[in-house]
Parts: sequence; C-alpha cells; structure tokens
Amino acid sequence: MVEQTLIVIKPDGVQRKIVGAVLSRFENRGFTIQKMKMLTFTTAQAENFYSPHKEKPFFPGLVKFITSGPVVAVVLEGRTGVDAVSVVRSMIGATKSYEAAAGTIRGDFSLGLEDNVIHASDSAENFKRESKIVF
Ligand code: 3AN
Repeated sequence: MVEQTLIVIKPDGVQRKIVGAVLSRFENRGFTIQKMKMLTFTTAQAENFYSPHKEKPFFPGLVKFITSGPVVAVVLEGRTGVDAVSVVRSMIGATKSYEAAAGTIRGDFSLGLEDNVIHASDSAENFKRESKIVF
C-alpha cells in the first residue's frame, strides 16, 4: 500500500479551466499536493506513459490526445494506512465518463471517453513508473 498517487489533469481539463475545481476535490477530501507540474507531453513521453496500452486500437489516438496541449501532473499524499491509489481511483470514476457515477470527477465533469478530464495511477507500480516519466 502507498500513501501517494499520481493524477494528471488531461488537456481537456486544462482547456476547460477546471483544474482548480478538480484539485479542490482532492484537497477537500484530505489529500495534500506533494508535487505539481504543468507540462506538455512529448510523443515519446506519452508512448512511454501509456505503454501498457500499446497494443490497443485506441493507442495512437490516446497519444495524440494527451500530447495535444498542456496537462497538470500532481502527486497527492493522503495519510498513513490509507491506500491513496484506490481512494483516488474511486473519486475519478469509470473510464467511460458517460458511465461514471454522479459525484465522481468524470461523472460530474465529462461525457467523454478519450477526453475524460483526468488520469490517475491504477497501482503502486504504475504510480512509481508514471511519476518517473512526468517528474
Ligand atoms: P483509466 O484512465 O480509467 O485508467 P484506462 O487505463 O483503461 O482507463 O485507459 C487509459 C485511457 O485510454 C483512458 N483514460 C481513455 O482516455 C483511453 N481509453 C480507454 N479505453 C478507450 C477506448 N475504448 N477508446 C478510446 N480511448 C480509450
């Protein structure tokens, strides 16, 4: 279990000016912003970041989308004994925003699949791997 996890507010979230609204949810829940960086992914970075999906048909579109504008990457820290990865995953909602429950970030801010506002690490291993790529 890790007390930290990574989120990335995707280009659609930055462009729509909902960075503050999204970050507020995590701060209100009790998470601390431990690191934060605005960046535009290079194609190489994006391919590396999404390498678990490299065989999927949507991979080229995913890389194109995530490199299309600036993103905001944030390491969130919760508290000892609380699995940050799973709490944050529950707060972002289902991958397909149109299926995400109301009250989740995707469920409240998006109808998109590719443009689903936010990425969050889905395991401690991916948190470490993804953080190295971004920070
Ligand atoms: P999540 O972001 O919920 O962890 P993943 O890891 O399954 O979802 O997918 C990574 C990203 O790939 C998603 N956030 C979404 O942008 C995109 N994606 C997933 N499935 C599809 C799909 N069927 N068609 C297009 N894009 C997809």
